[in-house]
Amino acid sequence: MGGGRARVSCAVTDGGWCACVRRVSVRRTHARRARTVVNASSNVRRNPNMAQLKAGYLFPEIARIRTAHLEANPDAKIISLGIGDTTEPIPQAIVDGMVAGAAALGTKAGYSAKGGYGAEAGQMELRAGLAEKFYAGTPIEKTDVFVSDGSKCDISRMLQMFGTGRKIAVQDPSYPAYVDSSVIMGNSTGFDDATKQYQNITYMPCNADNDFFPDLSKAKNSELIFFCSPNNPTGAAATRAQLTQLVNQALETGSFIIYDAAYSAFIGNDDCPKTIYEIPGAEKCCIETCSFSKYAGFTGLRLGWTVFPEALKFSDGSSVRQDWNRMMGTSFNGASNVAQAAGLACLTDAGMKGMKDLVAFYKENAAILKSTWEEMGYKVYGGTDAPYVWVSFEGRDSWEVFTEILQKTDIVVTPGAGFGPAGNGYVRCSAFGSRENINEAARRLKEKFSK
Ligand code: PL4
Repeated sequence: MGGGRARVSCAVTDGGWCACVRRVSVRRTHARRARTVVNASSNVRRNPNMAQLKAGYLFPEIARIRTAHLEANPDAKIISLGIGDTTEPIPQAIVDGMVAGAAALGTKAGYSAKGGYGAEAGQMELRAGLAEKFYAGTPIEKTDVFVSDGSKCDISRMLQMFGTGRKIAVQDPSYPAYVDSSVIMGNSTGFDDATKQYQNITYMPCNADNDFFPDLSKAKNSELIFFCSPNNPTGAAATRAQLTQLVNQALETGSFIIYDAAYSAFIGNDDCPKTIYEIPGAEKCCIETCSFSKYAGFTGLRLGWTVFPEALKFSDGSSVRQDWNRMMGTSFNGASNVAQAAGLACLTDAGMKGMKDLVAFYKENAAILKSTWEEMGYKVYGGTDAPYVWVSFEGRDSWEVFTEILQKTDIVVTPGAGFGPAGNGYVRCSAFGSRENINEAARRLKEKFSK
């Protein structure tokens, strides 16, 4: 692996992605210019917010580097521990429900019941099922749950709803869609090359020193606080006491928390709530987004939901839920009816068991990866209540480590700096993979990276 073969160089540089990313981009830009010489200009001004984005969105860049490595090393048996994408089939009971739902669309009765444009907020049966299965014992009701095509899309639409000029806070590191979508919506005035942070966005560092729970006082003046638990990328799940602190501060300061629970099914620790609405008062200050992507292997099928509690109000007393309803009515045409049939099947007893087994399988993968790195002599975090293992390469640049791992083992990980400046010095390993690939990855890593 690596030695003696063609290499995709990724020497690390300043604020943006690694040099190889930029070299290829420059080549592409030249090619594009050459092709479009006739229409050299238009009257359309570029959105200045788009121009602020420092680099390409992280995950397509990782996918591109993987492809480039394979082109340069055609015999490489690449293993991806990079993008958190599910690999195992959708559980059979869920597939059966989806197939029956699709088949019904081929009948007159089935089509008149669920064909055509559906409700923008989702089928009420599914909204009710989600409220019952995931929010029982909390103040959340079926009309608070809005079904969608996934959390990432809801995050972007949410920022659109809140509008430009918001004070945003994020955990650092965090899922890059929070910051990138905030920048696109005009919530930053530009990138600061010295700090490697977008201006006007508050970064709350989460590292081993604070047990990956941030100093919340940094966000006291923020309007919208993104908080993800279990966290992507660190794998840290927040405890009840920590979430109580988060909610209490938001109630006190009048901020909203956008709580990303995309991985809550991976929580095993009873002291870590699976939904923010277990915390008293959360319904007055929290929006929670969740998804079937990682629970049931729906990353390609696309089905998620976001909760806007009735009690959530803007400073003028108007309803946030009502605005979200308006937003979805305007910008979304409802989740696919086939995906919603699959979602309903997820909520049956057999579907719930299928999801539980699937999550358990990925958690075993995470345990294998975590113990592998530990046995190799590294400090490792996460991986017990989350599908991500966060490996410390203290003092080293994470893009450099990413490149070295790829070149020596043909394994793709994700460089920690891609999730924010506080992620530098770490790499993230995703536990989404076949058992064969995870075991093989463990073998290769041990061979080349043991201390
Ligand atoms: C690559 C904290 C993965 N192209 O599938 P969704 O839209 O319901 O959920 C996306 C999502 C939402 N919230 C968190 C996530 O981590 C994710 C998925 N993140 C990753 O490797 O970090 C997939 C990334 C995908 C993307 O950009 O979302």
